[in-house]
Amino acid sequence: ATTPLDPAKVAFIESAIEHGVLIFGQFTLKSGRISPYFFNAGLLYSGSLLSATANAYAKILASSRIPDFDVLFGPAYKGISLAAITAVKLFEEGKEVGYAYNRKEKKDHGEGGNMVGHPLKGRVVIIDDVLTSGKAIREAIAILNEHPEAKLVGVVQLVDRQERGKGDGGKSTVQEVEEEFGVPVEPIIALNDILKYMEQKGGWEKELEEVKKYRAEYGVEL
Ligand code: OMP
Repeated sequence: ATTPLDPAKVAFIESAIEHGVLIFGQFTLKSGRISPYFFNAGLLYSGSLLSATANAYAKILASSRIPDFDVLFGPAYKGISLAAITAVKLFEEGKEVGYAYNRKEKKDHGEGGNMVGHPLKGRVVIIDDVLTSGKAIREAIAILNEHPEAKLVGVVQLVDRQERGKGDGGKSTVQEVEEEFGVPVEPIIALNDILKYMEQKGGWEKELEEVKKYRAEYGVEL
């Protein structure tokens, strides 16, 4: 028997679909893969959606394998606001952490430097939106690694698309990143959750078929 999906995940997926954050169609991804679905965190653009998102990040940070940390790093652009709202939420729950982000553009006047916010030192968790091939998260980790006093202790994502990594060992991107950097990578929702939601809800037969076809090509069986 299939176990029912966690109600919090159902609410998150439902809200994402309702607001066009999770959409179905045909999309070319950064990696060049053509996907029948897309999760656009840029459309989390109202107070209520941001609040729900911050709650979800705070919950995963507290309940998952992510160890204790000092600083949240939100990579530009989308990670910036995601890390900020999460830092606020954590503070409201009694936990004070620093917040930092990078600039994408080089800045040679004013305070200089490409990092803004809390100094990148101590135990750092990266907050990001979507994980596909791992390119974006590897870039973020490379930025972090330019700061010798900073130690990466975990990564949280809104969505793990559960795709194959860059190696030919059949590993998922998450497995590769976890092994390469020795830290846990935790998603709020994964493709499996989205598929489960569609199956349990019904009425998504056509989309389900397309997503499963895509998963057969680029995904991993977990
Ligand atoms: P990778 O760098 O291949 O892991 O792709 C992750 C990035 O792709 C994310 O940071 C997003 O900017 C973008 N993306 C989405 O936002 N939503 C998706 O559903 C898929 C992608 C994507 O292009 O793979």
